[in-house]
Amino acid sequence: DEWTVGDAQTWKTAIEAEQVDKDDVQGVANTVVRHVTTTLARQAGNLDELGAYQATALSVRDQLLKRWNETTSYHTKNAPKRVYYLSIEWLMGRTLDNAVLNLDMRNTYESATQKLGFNFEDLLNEERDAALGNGGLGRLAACYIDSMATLNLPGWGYGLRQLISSTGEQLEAPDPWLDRENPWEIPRLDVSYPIRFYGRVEAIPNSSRAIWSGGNECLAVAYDVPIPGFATKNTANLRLWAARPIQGFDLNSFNAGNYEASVASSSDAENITRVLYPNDNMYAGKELRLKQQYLWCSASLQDILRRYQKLNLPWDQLPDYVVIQMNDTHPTISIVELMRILIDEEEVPYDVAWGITTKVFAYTNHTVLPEALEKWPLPLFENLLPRHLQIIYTINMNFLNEVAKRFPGDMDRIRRMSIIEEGTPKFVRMAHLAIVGSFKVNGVAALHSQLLQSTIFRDLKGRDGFTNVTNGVTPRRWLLQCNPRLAQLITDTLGSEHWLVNLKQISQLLPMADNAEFRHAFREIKIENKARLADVLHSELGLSVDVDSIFTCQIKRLHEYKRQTLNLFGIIHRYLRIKKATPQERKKIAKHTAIFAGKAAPGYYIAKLVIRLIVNVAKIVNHDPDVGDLLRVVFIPDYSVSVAEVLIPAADVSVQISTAGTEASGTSNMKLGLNGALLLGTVDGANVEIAEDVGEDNAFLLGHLAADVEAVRYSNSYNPTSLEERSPELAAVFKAIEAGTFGDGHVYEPLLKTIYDHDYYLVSNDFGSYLAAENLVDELWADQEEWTKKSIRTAFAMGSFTSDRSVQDYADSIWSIEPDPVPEN
Ligand code: F58
Repeated sequence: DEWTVGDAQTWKTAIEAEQVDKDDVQGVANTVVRHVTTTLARQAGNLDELGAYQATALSVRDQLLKRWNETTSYHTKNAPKRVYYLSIEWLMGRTLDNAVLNLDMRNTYESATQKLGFNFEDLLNEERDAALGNGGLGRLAACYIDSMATLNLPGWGYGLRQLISSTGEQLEAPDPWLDRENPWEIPRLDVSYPIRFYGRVEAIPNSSRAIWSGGNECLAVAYDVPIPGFATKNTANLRLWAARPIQGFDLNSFNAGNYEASVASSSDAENITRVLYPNDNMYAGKELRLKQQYLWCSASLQDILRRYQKLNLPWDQLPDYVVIQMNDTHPTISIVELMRILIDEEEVPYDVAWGITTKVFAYTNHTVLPEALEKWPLPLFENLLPRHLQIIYTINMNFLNEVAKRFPGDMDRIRRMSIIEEGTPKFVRMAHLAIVGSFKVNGVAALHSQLLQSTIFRDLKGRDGFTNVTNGVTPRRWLLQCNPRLAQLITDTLGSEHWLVNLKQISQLLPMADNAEFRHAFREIKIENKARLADVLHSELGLSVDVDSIFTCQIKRLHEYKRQTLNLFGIIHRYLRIKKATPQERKKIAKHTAIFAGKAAPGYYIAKLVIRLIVNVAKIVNHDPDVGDLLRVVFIPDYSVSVAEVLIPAADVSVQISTAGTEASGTSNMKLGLNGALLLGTVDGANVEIAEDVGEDNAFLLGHLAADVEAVRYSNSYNPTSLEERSPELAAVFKAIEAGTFGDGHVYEPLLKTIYDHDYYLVSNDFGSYLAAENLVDELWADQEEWTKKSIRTAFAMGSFTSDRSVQDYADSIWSIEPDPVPEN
């Protein structure tokens, strides 16, 4: 057929010769050794673990690429409707283990590398995390593309190939994850698109068209990352864009002897995609960021439209073949870019172009926090993207005309709804633009989706435009890969592995909570996972922890709304209690190991202070002889997907204590629950649905409800009472901090002041309730059989929180796309 050149049989035989049977240990060893000798140019005698990892990864990559090729050519032939998931962040973590599991070749690779003299686990640890993301939003994209591939949905992801993630570690050292060869990406130097910035616009008389010219141009070059589905041939693609100069360098400057100028434009262009912005739930209005967003969106759209144009269909059928899901507002400019291409380049009339565009895009919101909403200063925007601003003005004018028709004379409403925020300067409100340009808008948990409609976007969309898709996490990485023994227990008890693609099935194991033998097996696994973590803590941080203590885990970005403070102040309260207790009383106190992990944005002063206080409390508490083994505090630096894979299976308690109404969903609550950690949480985000599914008597809920937060907050600010009155326990904790119990008390003043003064996040108002919930935790821990029952009931009630369910929801209710599995030969 048209997809082959030359002699078809020669091609076929050659491709088959590369085939390795999934159980063929020698065959796998052959491919690994071929990469050792030919790709790496090394031999058995000078092969270290890094080299062995690289050769193994390249061998696995060969397997992936075969499937990837089959998937793309099958989909090219079939031309199904496809979804394109646009996310500025992709927090992928490591790939090797996940890939061999999805290929069902883990045992084969383990044996093959063993025979070649290496321990597979050690090779896995040679891999760097691909950390192209900050937190929940970036990791969600990674889970979703895993599910898209597994569900055989025709879909691609599009992102940016950031070279360093300048995430806020204690050291503030940027993480150069690409300083080694990355075997998981394929550079596609032949797939590139021109991208323009700045310049001028010339209207074309008697038309809605214009010519945008001048300014700077660079290229966006594609790097492809194959994403294998689990137990399917389907392999999705994650296409990441890197900026490159149009010409390598300026030969004229070079010949004139100005070497620096000759490479300047080259490094200028490359700088555009160099860094990942390190913020989580905080908008930073930097021009370079808008450049990144435009480069990524324009390149992705040009790529999508080029693929569509090969079908030779009229533009108005585009929505039958293409749906674009926007992961938050960062890709919103792609709405305007599609309009620009259709109008200016393809000469489609404005109204027709708008009709097409608003059937292509859907938007997912991930936050209601006002400081996180993206809005660009109009002058900056106009300078960088002048033609886009004109189109936005037209979109806004048409939109506000409709509003005015529906609500005559309601100027206040028009001002609230406008895409342009009035003031000096004016701003472009990206969320408004995203909503106006999308056919569906969704929040990420039931409560959050409700809040979108009743608060920040109240005016903006009719009821049927809004919907909810509760987040989910992939059970392949977050159970099979990170907790293989629990996965095996589930498979053995159910008698099949099918639960891995149909997580609902684990609910069949709920009655096992009442089976003493099963409880024993389940608890043994938890203890083993805790021991594995304890080993890591000992070797990496020199810290001894007691595996018989309660491991509480709060692992997430540092942010005031997430309230690591509530947890930390609870620890200090516990410490003071231990100090006051008699030796007799101490015997009755439950042993705790409080584990924190997470990064703070480099410029987030209060969040950095919280880390500092955690670390200093740990120094005192962990070495106080009065404490003995009753309390340990651990702050794990450099939190990453790989670190999470060790922490999550070892947790007894999942700490999810954001102020009600602030955490859109949360996803560590799902991962921890799936691994049997009991929920200690506020009635917020997906905690609500989790508590509903596991049953409220299997979880510890606390704190004010979302509906009451505003009134309490108001009263904290306008009818202030003393901290002593709001919470005597917290006042005592603050006194201890101020007295210098954990080093210079002065240092923490700005942090304590946020709570003394307005306490916007209700830390003092929820502290009593938090302590009461912790007491219930301690009581339950004393009865290990009861605890294990609840742990089992938690894990096996998590069947809804798989990203397979989320992605299926998107496919059914938003994307209208169907699975299109590649035939298995
Ligand atoms: C998170 N948002 C939400 N944003 O906070 C969390 O509740 C939710 O579970 C998760 O999304 C997935 O839906 C989040 O992680 C960011 O990190 C943005 C990245 C880009 C800059 C602005 C913050």
